[in-house]
Amino acid sequence: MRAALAAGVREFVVCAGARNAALLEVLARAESQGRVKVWRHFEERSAGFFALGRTLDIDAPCAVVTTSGTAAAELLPAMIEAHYQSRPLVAVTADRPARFRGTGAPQAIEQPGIFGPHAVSSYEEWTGLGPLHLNVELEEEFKPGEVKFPEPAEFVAKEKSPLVGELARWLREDAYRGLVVMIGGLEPSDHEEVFHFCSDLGVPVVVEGTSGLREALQALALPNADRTLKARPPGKVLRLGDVPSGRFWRDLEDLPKTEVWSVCRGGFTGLARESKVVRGGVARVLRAIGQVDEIGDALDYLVDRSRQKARIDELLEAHPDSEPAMVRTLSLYASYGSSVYLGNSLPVREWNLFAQWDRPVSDVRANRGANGIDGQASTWLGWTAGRTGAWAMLGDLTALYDLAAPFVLEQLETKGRVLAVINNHGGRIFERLPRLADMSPRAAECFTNPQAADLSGWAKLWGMRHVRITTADDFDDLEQGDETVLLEVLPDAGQTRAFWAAWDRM
Ligand SMILES: Cc1ncc(C[n+]2csc(CCOP(=O)(O)OP(=O)(O)O)c2C)c(N)n1
Repeated sequence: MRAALAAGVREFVVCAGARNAALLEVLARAESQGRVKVWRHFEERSAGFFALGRTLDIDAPCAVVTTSGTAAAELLPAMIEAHYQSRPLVAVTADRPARFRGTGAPQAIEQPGIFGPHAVSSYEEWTGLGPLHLNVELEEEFKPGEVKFPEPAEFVAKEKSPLVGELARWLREDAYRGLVVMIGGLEPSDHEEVFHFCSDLGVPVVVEGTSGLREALQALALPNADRTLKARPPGKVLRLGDVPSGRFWRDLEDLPKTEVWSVCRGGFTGLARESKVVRGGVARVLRAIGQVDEIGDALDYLVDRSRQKARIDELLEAHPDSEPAMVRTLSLYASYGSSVYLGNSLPVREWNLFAQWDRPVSDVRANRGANGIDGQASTWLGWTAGRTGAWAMLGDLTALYDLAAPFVLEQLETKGRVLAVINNHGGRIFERLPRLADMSPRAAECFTNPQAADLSGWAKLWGMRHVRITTADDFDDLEQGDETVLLEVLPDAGQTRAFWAAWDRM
């Protein structure tokens, strides 16, 4: 526990069991001395993601404390996500003493190294730019003595100074080849720097909702980037922040003539092909690059921008109850909240393409490290634990994956909280894949997992107010109060099909 406090951990999510009882007692005492904040959960997978969400909010480590056995194993998905997002998630797993390993004794499994390459297991090696695993062997009868808790240390991630000379030169060279900046998820502290950098360059941008700059940079934004760029790929792509979710990023694998540089905290290139990367906080790297000159839109991508935007608006108006139009309407309401969480993956793409453009929504998050549909509701709840007006937009299977997430609601701020589930009855993202057309009906069924669960039952289980939306007009009845609203949005399947058919012809 001292290692955790020395690492700057001030928040702990505890999931109880006999093995970690002593740790819980220590933490309860530390909390009573005002040293730490303790959250409680019973489902370790959700708790791991909740703790990940806390790291997003506080920009500092959060620990999740489990008992031994499979309880520790349940943290693997959150630890993986934290690894690819470079978040300081700390797993404190209580263990039985080493002599029990391999014996089959109750709740004794191989815990050391259980998170593989996704976590470091010693505090001394830890940079704070990824997860830490502290495995604590405890004798059954271990009782903590009287403890006086030190103030947790100030958390400082050990970032190296970025080397930006080559990138700065590359930015200045060969402007005629066309530079496009693709902006994925950013930290709030990156916003200003990225905004000015892109505005100064004046190049076309592909700007995701999670960047927090989608509306602010709209004058440079390509409204249908995947198609525009695939038709005529640029010579140079600079990625800022998280790996972009759009199709064109994947298309880059097969476009070796397009040079790619990434600037991101984790240093993951996000591509299997050759590309270059500068690891570091995005704002920090851009500051190191210094003033840039205008490059502009060498390949005239932006010429058609207004027409494309108008065409998208026409399609949305012509299919008002389709899923994309419902996302547009929902985004208008959500823009009056404090933040939006998106999960995962169709809601992320639909938000990027179809959300409103008039009101800036600068606090938008998603788990894009490993693109899982697991732990999404929990990550959102962790990120927004103390906030009013927190919105989330999840797919239905994504929501059903994390049914235990709302267990923590009674420990959280719920005023104006809205969990919107786009219930299209299964994994409809797969219907956008050409591959599905060649599949047998049975394989297609297994692929999309159609479901007809009654979400009102889920709302009731955890004391959420269930509101069903079947047409765009129903949003008018959405009243927000002190309790969490489970907003079940049921798009019209026929209109959605018609929308995408028209989209593909666009
Ligand atoms: C843990 C995990 N399992 C499986 C997948 C593969 N997957 C990606 S999207 C998806 C379907 C999501 O369905 P839903 O949440 O209903 O959203 P929709 O596609 O309908 O918008 C699945 C199963 C994944 N990303 N993560």
